Order: sequence, then C-alpha cells, then structure tokens
Amino acid sequence: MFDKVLIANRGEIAVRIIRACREFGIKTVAVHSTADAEAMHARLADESVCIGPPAPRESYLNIPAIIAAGEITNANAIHPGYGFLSESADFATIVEEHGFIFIGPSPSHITLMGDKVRAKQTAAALGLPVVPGSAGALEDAGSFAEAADEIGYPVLIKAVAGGGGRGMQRVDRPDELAGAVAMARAEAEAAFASDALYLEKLVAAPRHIEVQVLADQHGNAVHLGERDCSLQRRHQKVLEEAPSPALDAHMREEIGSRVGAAMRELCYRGVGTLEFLYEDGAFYFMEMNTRIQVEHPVTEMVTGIDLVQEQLRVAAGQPLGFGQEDVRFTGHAIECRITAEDPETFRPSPGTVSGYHTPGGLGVRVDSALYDGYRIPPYYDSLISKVVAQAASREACVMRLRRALEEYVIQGVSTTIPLHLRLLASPAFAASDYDIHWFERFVAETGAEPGG
Ligand code: MV4
Repeated sequence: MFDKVLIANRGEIAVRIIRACREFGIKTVAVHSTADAEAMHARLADESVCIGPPAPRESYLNIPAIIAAGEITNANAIHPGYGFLSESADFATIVEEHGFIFIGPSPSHITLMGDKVRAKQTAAALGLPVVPGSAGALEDAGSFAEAADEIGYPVLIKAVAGGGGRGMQRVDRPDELAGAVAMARAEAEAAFASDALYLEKLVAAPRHIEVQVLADQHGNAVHLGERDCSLQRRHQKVLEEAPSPALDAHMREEIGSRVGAAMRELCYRGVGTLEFLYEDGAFYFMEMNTRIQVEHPVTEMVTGIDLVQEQLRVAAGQPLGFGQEDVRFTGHAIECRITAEDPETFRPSPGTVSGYHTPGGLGVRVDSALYDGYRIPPYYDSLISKVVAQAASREACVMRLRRALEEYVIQGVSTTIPLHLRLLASPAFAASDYDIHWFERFVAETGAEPGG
C-alpha cells in the first residue's frame, strides 16, 4: 500500500479521501488555494501545500503546481476526487510520467468515455442497451434531417464532448432542426471547445439510474447495484437513493450482471459509474463516469463497502478481496445534497458559518468540510454537506433522514435544508412517483413555509 497520498481536491471529498487514507495508515498531503488556507481539508491532512490563487484554473486545475506539490512532499500517489482534474486523461498521464500512481482508471479509458459517441459505440459493442441515434457525429443539416427522419421525432441533439446537459437541444419537428443544430453547435463550442454533435431519440420522461462498478487490474469486476438520481435541477442532482424504487430484483440483477460483464471485457480498472435512462422497463446507456462520484455514499451505506479504500487498493495493484456473490445489499439509503444557496432562488449564499451542529445517531452519516466559524469561499461549488441516512426500508429511511435534517443547525448562511424537508414530506416522493423532470416542477409549484 502507498506510504503517502496527495489529494488534488478540496471540500468534503478531500476530507472523505483523507479519512480513507488515515484508516489505512497512509500519510496525506492536501493542496489548497490561498482562499482555502483555513479549509478543513488543509487542516486535516498531515501536510498541506498552497498551490495558487483562488481561481480554480490557477490552483486546483494547475497541473504543474500539483505535480510540484507531490514532488516536494514525496507523495507516491495522487487522488483527483471528483470534478477538477478527475476526468482529465492529460492529468492522469502527466501524473504517471512523473512517477506517481494515478488513483483512477487508465488514461485511455478516461479518453474513451470522455468522447460520448465512442462511449456509446463501446457500450453497444459490449452488449449494453443504448438510445437509438446517429451512428456518430453528424456534419451538415441534411444528415441531421436524414437521421431524425429515420429515428422519428422528437429527437435530442447532443455534444460529442458533452455531459451535464450543456449543448443539448430538443427538436420536435423537422422545421426546428436547422436552428437547433446551430444553437447546439455554438453552445458546445463555448462549453467544450468542440462543436461536434450527434443525434438521439428523445426519451421523454425517464428516470436516471446509474450502476456503480469496481474493477481491479487482474480482470475482476463487480457491480455494486444502482442509484436512482432522477431528482435534479438544471442538471445538478439534489437527492440520490439506493436501491432505485423503480426496479425489481430481476431488473436489478439483469442490468448489474450485464454491466459487470462489460467492465471485465473492457479491462476497466478503478471505480466507475454507468448512467442509464430508464423508461417503461427498458434501460438506455447514456455515459460512463470514470471517477468517484458525489453520491457514492448511498452505495457504501447499502453494501458496507468503502469505495475510496477500494480505489486505493486497486490503484496499488491489489486484487479485489471479494466477488460478486459476496456483495450483499441491505436496506435503503438516501443522500441529500445540502448547498449554500437560497432555497427559493438558488442564489449562492457564501459567508461565515456562525453556529454549527451536525446530526448523528444510528444510520446517519454527514460528509462535510464545514465547521463552526468556517468562511465559505465564493469561488467554488456551493455543495457544503451531504446528509445520508440508511434504514431497513425506504419508509424508515425517509423518516430517519427527515429527523437528521431537523437536527442539523447551520447558521450564518442560507442552505437548501428547508427545500429537502419539503421534498421528503411530499406524497409524490413518498410514492417514488417521479421522473427526471418532476423536481423542477415541484420547486416551481411549492413555496417554502413562511419563515421556513
Ligand atoms: C437524454 C434525455 C432524453 N433522451 N437523452 C442530460 C444530461 C446528459 N448527461 C444527458 N441528459 C439527457 N439525455 C435522450 N436520448 C434526457 C436527458 C436529461 C436528463 C438526464 C438525466 C438526469 C436529468 C436530466 C434532465 C434533463 C435531461
């Protein structure tokens, strides 16, 4: 196992990784911007190195500064967390060229899955169900029209370099096609510096169900079940749960075993997530994320497997210590993403935490880098805490999570806790009667209680 790991990230995920390392007896190096000198991750690590000014480009995305920090501290390996450089094949390559282990998949797998058309072609070749669509990137308006006619309207135009919904355009009728292509091209070019586009059949009201995988470099791969991430706003997930209330045991086993087999055939290494749309009993592969994800705790809570420690193990070359038959799923887990935002307007609410009390008790987990007196900087993501509950049934889990959120005190900044409490109390959520569009309507239609 490694002697010392550098964590190229900040916030709750950096804290999460430091905790995993410490339990393995691994020394940790935090890197931080000048805005994060007082941040929890910088305080908690054995060593911390300032790598630049607040702007992410100049610090958490500054590859030479991160490599230099690894060199001066004699780290053996670098964990990228999520976001920032976590899905940069260039970063993974440079890390390894400098003699460090990159705690993640091979650069070639990162590159493959970063190209959404190649990812989809690969998934189809591996026997996974995909959305009907164009065979690859399309050039002129004529080929878009031809593909759309063949697939049938409505269709969706997507960016090849896409993800996160940017550069996506819905097209309902042929006369809207040319305008939508132009819009999508401009958006894709601005967001990804690539204007390559492809076309898919629109899946109108699906759920977003993703399958967690874990693989070693010896040809072993397991799936760790699914997470239902349908509750989101503007492509930001709000709440995730496992198992998905939309699946029965047969569907779960079917998609899980297909994904496990696909990862073995791909010789994938590390943790990964395959995202699917799910509608009327059918799965459609969308993309694969080659990083640890924000919502990984719900999988940990129902499997008892520490995904970050497994990342460390497989990156160190160890074989998986268990097989698919050893993976047991227990009860239900739900995560609420708490952001420092106004729960009505979603305007960011940075500021100083002037009072802080975390919930606890059986089956409650809080992943956060907050503390009393912490000044939340305005330069980064507004996620400040993840509250996760686990219980024997979904009903008990919802009650436990409501109890935990009611205990949580965060003073000095606005948070989305009141919004989560409203969501958890809603009959549609209780009935798990939701799709990927439901939450935005819920936000628009329901207002907070006065003073709530
Ligand atoms: C889709 C889709 C419907 N049909 N593809 C959104 C982000 C990107 N990862 C893919 N996305 C979608 N692709 C087809 N063919 C609907 C979405 C989508 C969505 C997906 C998951 C979770 C929330 C979403 C919100 C809006 C649109």
